Amino acid sequence: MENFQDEKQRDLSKNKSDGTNKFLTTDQGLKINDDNNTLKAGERGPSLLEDFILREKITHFDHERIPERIVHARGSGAHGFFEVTNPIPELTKAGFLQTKGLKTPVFARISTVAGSRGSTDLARDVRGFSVKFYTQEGNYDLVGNNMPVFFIQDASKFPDLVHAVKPEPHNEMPQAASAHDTFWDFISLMPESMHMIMWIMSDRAIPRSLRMMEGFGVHTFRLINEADESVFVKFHWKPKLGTHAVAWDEAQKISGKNSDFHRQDLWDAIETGNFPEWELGVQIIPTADEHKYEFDLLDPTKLVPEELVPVTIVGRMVLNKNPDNFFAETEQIAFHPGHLVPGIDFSNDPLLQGRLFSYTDTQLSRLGSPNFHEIPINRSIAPTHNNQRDGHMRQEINTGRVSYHPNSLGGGCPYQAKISEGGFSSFSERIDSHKIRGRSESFNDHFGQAKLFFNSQTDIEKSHIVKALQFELGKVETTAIRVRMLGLLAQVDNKLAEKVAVGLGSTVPASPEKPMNHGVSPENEMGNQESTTVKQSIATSDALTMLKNPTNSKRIASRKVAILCSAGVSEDSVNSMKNALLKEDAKGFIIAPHLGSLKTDKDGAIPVDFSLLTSASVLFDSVYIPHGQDIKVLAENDDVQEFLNDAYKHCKVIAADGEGQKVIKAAAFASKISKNDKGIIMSDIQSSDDFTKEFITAMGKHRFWEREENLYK
Ligand code: HDD
Repeated sequence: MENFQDEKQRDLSKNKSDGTNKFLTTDQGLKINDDNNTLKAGERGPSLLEDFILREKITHFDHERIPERIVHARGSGAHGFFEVTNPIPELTKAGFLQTKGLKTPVFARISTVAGSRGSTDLARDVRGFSVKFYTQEGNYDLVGNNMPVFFIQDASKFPDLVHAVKPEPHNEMPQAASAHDTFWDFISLMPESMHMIMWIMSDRAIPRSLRMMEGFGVHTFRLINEADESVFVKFHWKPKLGTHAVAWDEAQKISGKNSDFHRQDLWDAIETGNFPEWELGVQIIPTADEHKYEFDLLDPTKLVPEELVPVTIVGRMVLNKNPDNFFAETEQIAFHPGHLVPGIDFSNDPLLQGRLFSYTDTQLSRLGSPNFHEIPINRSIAPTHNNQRDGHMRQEINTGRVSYHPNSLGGGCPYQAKISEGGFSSFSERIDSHKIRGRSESFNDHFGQAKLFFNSQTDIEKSHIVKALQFELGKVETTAIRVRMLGLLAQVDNKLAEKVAVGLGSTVPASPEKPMNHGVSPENEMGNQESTTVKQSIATSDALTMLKNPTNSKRIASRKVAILCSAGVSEDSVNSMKNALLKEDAKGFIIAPHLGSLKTDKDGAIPVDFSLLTSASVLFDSVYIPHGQDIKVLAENDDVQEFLNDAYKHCKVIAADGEGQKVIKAAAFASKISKNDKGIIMSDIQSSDDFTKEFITAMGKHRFWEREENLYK
């Protein structure tokens, strides 16, 4: 079968440049003889304006920055491919979904939303999940998030939402955080955001890794087949490694220890051959079922529960190559939900409709020209011919006299494609209605799915939502905003509101202030509708919890284990653990009071990966303390104690064998360890298979959240 997997790489290679074994030159190709000194009037004299080499170098440097994205400024990207595993030609004529085994090159960019380009990866935030498919029929962009719903229902509120969450305009604080007054002021007046608030206050907002997140197209789209029949579709990305999160306290500490934590994790995974992988799934809703559900398919604050419409897997995406140049690829890539291929179309979701304007528009200010499609990472691998011309930085040299259609001088070329020749045609949906600036009543249920989400969570997850809300609203200075939020939360779940109120030292208002629906002023009659709560046809959905999610993986591939060692460490213990981990594609790292190497019990030496100074427990998934002769050094070391305390607090697996157990026993939490805590593993027998097996099984559980205090009851 013809395979296009490498076609984008071949296309990009035309623009790659490597200076190895080459002369240094100016941009004009002139060889440079001295790159260290400006041209001066005498050795100690002033520099000369005529120094064109200096001028070129400094001028280019002065203009190196472009505006960062207004949202999703911080992101990490990678190349890969999409492979069809289960073709769906009966549903769509999209070429890249037709044939089993067909591979299409992709570039994926995963981002946070609120922070600047240099902000921390571990902000509590939605993660953008954008994939550009370089198909034979042109670029198709699926520009989604790691949460299946959105804050608002109408694109006209997007600038307001973003202004509210970004650092406050008077003092530019706080960076990459929603825990401040303007965000919660806006939210407390926008009941439609309550479903999304449940998601963003859940642990989905603090992923362990970008490779361990689900992705969603969010909106309802359409698929169209050869016979011009259409179905509605929701897109899902399911991660092979399952969906996992860190603890909130941990996230904040990671932000200090390594604010590139997610970027590094993605980069390292690809460099070491642990290629991130997701399955692409679709939920198909026949057109006849458009009005079958208690929610409106066009409302982006609603999801379609997997229990009502199962997800069918159609393919898989593997990310297998890091970019060669961050700016050229990850920064200059321009996504757009309106980059479509035949066989896929929009729905009338008013948020999606607004997006269709915004993305090209923003590239014009960010990338500076309508020719941004010519930038190598954005260039389609399908040939492009049209009558668009000129503009800043035009690369293509269009030949001939003709730049209009219809024409006779150019023989009518480039000519339009018939639908049978692959020409795109929009789905011919019949629309017969009045022009209205307003919203459908079917969008008024703002609490039904917020309740469904909350009720679907395990007690552990519920308690994390309570703590997240206590944290976020605790940072809000205006009491009235907190109280208004408690009023809204009470409409999701009374107990939830009461628990949050305890942390705020507040009470849930008896008759909560009812914000106007959509935050509109009462004089607008169309928008002045009350929020409602519609009973959902299912009470709970396991697909919505991370801990009970049926697709959650127990695999520990690419997980990192801190092996805390001191001199005299047992070689057998270290090696048996390291080897057992390697078999699972996980890795152990030696951490010791100093860098260099450690003398072992067999008079050998093991290299140290990190010193206690350059590492921290929050950068690892679990901790192991092997048997060793000089273990006292670790038991009495404050950094080791802090390391272990954090690992315990963040509910990680902690294990020790032989003398290593003494270090756990010396820890401040030692007296608190419950007999039922399967995440603390101690063994008198050194380097036994049973011990390493137990350790790996425990790591597969990811975390032992039951260890936490004040669990939701
Ligand atoms: Fe957006 C970027 C996802 C609503 C306007 N958006 C952007 C990116 C993602 C999303 C993943 C980063 C793309 C990249 O990596 O370059 N946006 C979403 C989702 C939404 C959504 C899932 C709702 C379901 N967005 C949305 C609305 C508007 C925008 C309603 C405006 C009306 N989004 C933009 C933008 C950005 C953007 C301003 C900034 C950078 C860019 O487009 O290229 O145009």
